Amino acid sequence: MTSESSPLERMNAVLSGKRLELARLLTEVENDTPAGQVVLDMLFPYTGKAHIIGITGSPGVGKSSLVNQLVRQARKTEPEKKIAVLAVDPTSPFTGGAVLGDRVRMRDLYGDPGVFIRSMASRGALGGLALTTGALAQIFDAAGYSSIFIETVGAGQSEVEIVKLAHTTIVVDAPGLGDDVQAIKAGILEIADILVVNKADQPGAESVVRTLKGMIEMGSASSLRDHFGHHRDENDSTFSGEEPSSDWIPPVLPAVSTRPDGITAVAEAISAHKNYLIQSGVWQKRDRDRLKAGILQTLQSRLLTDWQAAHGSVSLDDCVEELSQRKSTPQEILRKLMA
Ligand SMILES: Nc1nc2c(ncn2[C@@H]2O[C@H](COP(=O)(O)OP(=O)(O)OP(=O)(O)O)[C@@H](O)[C@H]2O)c(=O)[nH]1
Ligand SMILES: [Mg+2]
Repeated sequence: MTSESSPLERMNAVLSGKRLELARLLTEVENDTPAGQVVLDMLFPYTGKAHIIGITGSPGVGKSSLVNQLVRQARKTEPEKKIAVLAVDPTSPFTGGAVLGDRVRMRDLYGDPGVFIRSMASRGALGGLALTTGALAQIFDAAGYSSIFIETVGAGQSEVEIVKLAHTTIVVDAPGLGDDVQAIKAGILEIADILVVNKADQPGAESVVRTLKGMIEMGSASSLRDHFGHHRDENDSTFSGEEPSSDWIPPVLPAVSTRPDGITAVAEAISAHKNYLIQSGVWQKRDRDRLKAGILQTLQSRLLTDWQAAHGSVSLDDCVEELSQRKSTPQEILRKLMA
């Protein structure tokens, strides 16, 4: 492929698994170039097949090590299936440190033509991080990668947004992070489809497993949640006669990600969850929810950009000043802005 290749030629190159063209498109889409957007849009009809697996947890709990073993195992058992790994790194924007670290942690995977690893820094993608991550996942999906692992650090708002892209969300914890399950905040428990207590070879792992199991049992309401965190009232879903939207109870699984045989239960839980999603119809629901969230997000940012272009002369800061001095009301300002 050269810079003169047509969008159609480029699309076909990606569809037929040309790694160079894939890498080039990923970069273009990450940088939001118009040429990249054209090819991305052409690829859309070929998407919707990949199983997207989100992995999140505090720094250093072993997310990359876990992904490394999971991918190695999957490549052994199903060598015909290609796997992509997307490491989103919101914590170290400029150093590239995490990228180098992942190279070490996932070194077993480099050189395998059936595996594509991509690191993505959050720089420049303020607010649009989830959107960009979703676009990159879409490219892998179209290119025939049947599983896409998305690794993201922490439990902040942007991580939760990224995790919403996933069909299956794995929250990783580990012993020795201080106050028992301090690392797991209530909000992150709710998004977990599978909980992994990694570093089970270290002291304190059983206690973390027990605590997490207790939290899952106590919050059995959260097993009736839908994936996107809209809680149902526990009693409401019990007495309304409605189908609970989810009857998957997140398993809590100890793992040792430094050993190939230390993650087998996690791999099994991932395929069990995928089967559950397909059989229950939740797979389609998540697909629709994701598409809806994507189009809404794009619409919002487009409308704002268009508005700014058309109203270059109106200063938002002046409006805020008028508001703060109580010279205008919000409704008056809105009318002025929309005029
Ligand atoms: N003892 C033990 N060490 C582990 C295990 N899994 C990972 N580690 C070690 O923990 C350290 C961090 O592992 P990573 O896989 O980089 O963790 P991470 O969560 O991806 O880290 P960040 O991406 O920086 O947040 C490395 O030194 C690993 O070798 C485990 O099961 N047992
Ligand atoms: Mg990592």
